[in-house]
Amino acid sequence: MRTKSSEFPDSFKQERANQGVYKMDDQGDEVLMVLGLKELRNCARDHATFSSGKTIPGRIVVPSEEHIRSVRQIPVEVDPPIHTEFRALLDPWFKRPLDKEYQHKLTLLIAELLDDLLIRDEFEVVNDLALPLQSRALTLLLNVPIEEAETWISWGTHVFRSEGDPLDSGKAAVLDDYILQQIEKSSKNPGEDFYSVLLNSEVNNRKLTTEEVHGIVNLAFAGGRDTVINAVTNSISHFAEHADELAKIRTQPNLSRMAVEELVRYFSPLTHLGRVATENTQVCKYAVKANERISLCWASANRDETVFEDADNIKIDRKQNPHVAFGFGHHKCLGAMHARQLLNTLFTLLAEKVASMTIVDFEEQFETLGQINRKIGFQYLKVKFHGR
Ligand code: EMZ
Repeated sequence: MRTKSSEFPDSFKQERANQGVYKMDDQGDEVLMVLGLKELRNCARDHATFSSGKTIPGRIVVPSEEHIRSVRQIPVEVDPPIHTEFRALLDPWFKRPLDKEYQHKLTLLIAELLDDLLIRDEFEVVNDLALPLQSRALTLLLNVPIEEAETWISWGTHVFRSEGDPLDSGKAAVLDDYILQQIEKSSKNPGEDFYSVLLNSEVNNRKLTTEEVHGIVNLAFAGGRDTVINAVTNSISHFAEHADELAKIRTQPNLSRMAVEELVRYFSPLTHLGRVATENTQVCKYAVKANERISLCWASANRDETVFEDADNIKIDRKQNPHVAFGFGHHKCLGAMHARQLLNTLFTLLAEKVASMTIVDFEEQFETLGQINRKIGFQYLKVKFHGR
């Protein structure tokens, strides 16, 4: 019998309880995944020992993107003190989702998408809702015309992955060419867009280099792509099987924000992110040699039963929720405010417009981590909305 579409099992339960770590192979290079929340936080804080910057670009991502991407993603692939400078520069821009005008535009954009889907007999969530929603919302974050989203939609759900190829160099090149073109356009004809703002910014009393601008923009496209798409699709699967929770959000609107936190904890759209050891050290009594990688496994830490009561169940009104779905410490997700606002608006509008949903068909999507297969989302999810 088929499991419920909205069930996302904890793939790390046994390893977390037994060893606290899991060793996986990534393209011939070992990664020691850190599974418990407490240990993960300790490693995340210790950037001197577990660095994000002291290795080649792409390597702290698992699977490593070192063969398909040469630009360093900023700020996620640099350490303090330069990391602190970049965050100070970028944080105000990424706080714009708190502005009323931004929120208003986001609401209109999501309402329009939902209204179109409400009159359809059935639709496929990944391609008909999550992908256009992620792309159109990103035009607000980058402050570019909404028409740009059509190009991004044509790239599919992941900027580096394609069907059957988790590391697609052709796709990575399409993204790089696109970004370099946009940077050139904005340097010739500056405006209010993200590229222009970056080209006119300074760190350490000097202008950013083109490569730095490229690295910042590359991350803006890659970091919030499949993660947001999966968060949206997975949330739809959840509300389709728990219409009572949508009804609760309808009567208690404040619940929507709590539901966002709980659903991202449960789904953990980004499984993990790596660090490279700068010296011989150990994690949970396991030796890690200099230049070897560890990964901070947000997905496992978010199910840590020593921290989260009834961790494998979604409680949309969970009170204590110190999840790490957006990372932890100084590298905490820069796009988190945008993602939270997007999901909160989506949940609020769903509650307003949709009475219930029927799941017509679905196929789950998995990520392979050594011997472990982790469910991360859907190949496709066909549903029907029943309007209010
Ligand atoms: C990287 C990562 C997350 C990587 C915060 O960054 O997300 C992955 O999906 C991308 O492939 O490049 O950005």
